[in-house]
Amino acid sequence: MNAYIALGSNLGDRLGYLQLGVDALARESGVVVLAVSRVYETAPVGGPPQDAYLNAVVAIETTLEPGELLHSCQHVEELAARERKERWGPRTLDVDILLIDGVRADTEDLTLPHPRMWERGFVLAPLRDVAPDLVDADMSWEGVREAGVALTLPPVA
Ligand code: GSY
Repeated sequence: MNAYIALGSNLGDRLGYLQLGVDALARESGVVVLAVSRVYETAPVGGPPQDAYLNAVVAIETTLEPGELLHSCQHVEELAARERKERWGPRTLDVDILLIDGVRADTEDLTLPHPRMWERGFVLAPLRDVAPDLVDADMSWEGVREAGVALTLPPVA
């Protein structure tokens, strides 16, 4: 199945944390990274006043069940020394499943498609890069701009 994973960072070496996320996802068993979006610098949405984020989206192919993929994403966040101090506060790396093709889920831990993805420019701009059929080509979002830096697609193992 194909799936789309959102990455976000607004603490420390933001680009380094996004690349760590891409590389670590590629090392998870049952995950192949197919494509990475451009990187966007985005104004923070929600939470306390905090610094701008870098956001990107990764397209993957996976044999994992949704709950297993969630654990993989949480594992990748842990590798970035992610601390959950404040629910909407700054973070080294956020790794969220947006969509798994053909899958709907509504459990305590996981709702798919991600319930807020269609209202978030910081998700939709990079998602459009890797899934142009899913996001209108004419859309634009305030507070979302290309960062002018790039992520590297890891080689397939
Ligand atoms: O939901 C992901 C974490 N997050 C972000 C984010 O990644 N980017 C922007 N621009 N704002 C955010 N607010 C939260 S919470």
